[in-house]
Amino acid sequence: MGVLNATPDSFSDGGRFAAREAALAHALAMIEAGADIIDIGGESTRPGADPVPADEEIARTAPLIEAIRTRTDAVLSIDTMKPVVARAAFAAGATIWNDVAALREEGALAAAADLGAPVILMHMQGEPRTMQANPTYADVVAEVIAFLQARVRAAEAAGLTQIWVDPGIGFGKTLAHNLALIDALPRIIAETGRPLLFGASRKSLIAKIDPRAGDPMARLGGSLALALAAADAGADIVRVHDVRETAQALAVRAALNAAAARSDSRPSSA
Ligand code: YH5
Repeated sequence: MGVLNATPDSFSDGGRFAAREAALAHALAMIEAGADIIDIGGESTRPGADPVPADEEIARTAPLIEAIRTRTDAVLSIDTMKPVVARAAFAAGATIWNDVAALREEGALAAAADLGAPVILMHMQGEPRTMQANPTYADVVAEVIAFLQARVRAAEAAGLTQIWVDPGIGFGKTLAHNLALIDALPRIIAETGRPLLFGASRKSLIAKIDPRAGDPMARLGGSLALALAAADAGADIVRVHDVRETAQALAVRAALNAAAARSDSRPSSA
């Protein structure tokens, strides 16, 4: 899954039209580079970010989704917490709802059911503006699993059937919390019984491990290490900014795993 930001910090000086053209070109480049899904978001959910009104979020995302849709067959997901934004995105051509609030907003479960939407349910402690102030858990792995199990049950009760879970790396978590969750990915997959999406690309946990990586653009090495670790743990989807480089790392990993499987099946390998 390639990340496509439709937020003002990624808008160029030429205004909305130029920004949309640039975003469209970036989407097409990510598809060319190997992305199977493009995830379009119009509200920054970075730590400290302020909420965006629904009409502004729709103005940023729906026309962009429409433009991408007319030029490719790639699957498009909408990264939003708001039912009205998801509805507009689906009308424009999105087919997956990626919700960092796991359908907890008023009307979200009903809207997802109405749309027949495949959904990504993510764990977040608190809300984006304040979530990194003082993340606190008694047992982060147990609490994230219990939350995801409860949201999967709520989604199923609403009639949804295509459901991914996501531990929400960086969403109300310290470095220690993030590392514990990454270590527990196989357990999260087993105990939720659902395919898992993993998103850690360019996130600040990498800078907490490598103090030289203050600039998000300096986090490619860490992002690749995390994507490979997630793939080894059984993640179904990795959400990344650097699609070309991640696809290459995953292809090399797959070739190595195929070679290992061949040598394991040869006589005398035991
Ligand atoms: C996610 O993990 N994340 S938006 C801070 C950064 C870099 C990147 C520079 N939407 C996820 O990508 N949806 C976002 O520091 C997501 N899982 C799912 N399902 C935050 C983001 C980012 C934040």
